[in-house]
Amino acid sequence: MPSNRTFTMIKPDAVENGYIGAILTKIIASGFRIVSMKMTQLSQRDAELFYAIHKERSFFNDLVSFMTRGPIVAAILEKENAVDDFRTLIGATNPKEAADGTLRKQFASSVGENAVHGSDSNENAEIEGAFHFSGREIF
Ligand code: IDP
Ligand code: MG
Repeated sequence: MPSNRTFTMIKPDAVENGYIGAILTKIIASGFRIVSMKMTQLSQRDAELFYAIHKERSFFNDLVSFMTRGPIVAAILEKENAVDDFRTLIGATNPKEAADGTLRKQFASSVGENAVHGSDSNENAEIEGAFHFSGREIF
């Protein structure tokens, strides 16, 4: 994936709460173009692989059950400086620490159930995008 792209998921909590439209509106208004998008649900194996880097963390099992409990919206987004600008738009992992105007401040309820994922590097954006989308789904 080119370095002007990032990967996001609208997580199960935000889908359950009816926030898909509001979150996408804010993402688009912040200058991101939707390159790929789908509604899907992670299997246990998908979530364990996606979050493999966290497998030794105390919250890993809770994270896997949370991320598999309902549908998500997965998307690849494009904008200059996409990875860093999207991390700024979503805000801190813990919504209590997230800045005003960020997606997690507005839509998340806890450090675990924090509404939106954003890749943390160009390399991970590429890996995560390819995890969810085949070549002919990336526009
Ligand atoms: P990030 O999503 O802001 O990059 P990471 O540290 O990569 O945060 O953690 C991945 C996900 O794991 C978080 O978005 C959140 O859903 C969950 N998580 C992170 N830290 C905690 C924690 O201390 N307790 C419970 N869940 C956590
Ligand atoms: Mg992370």
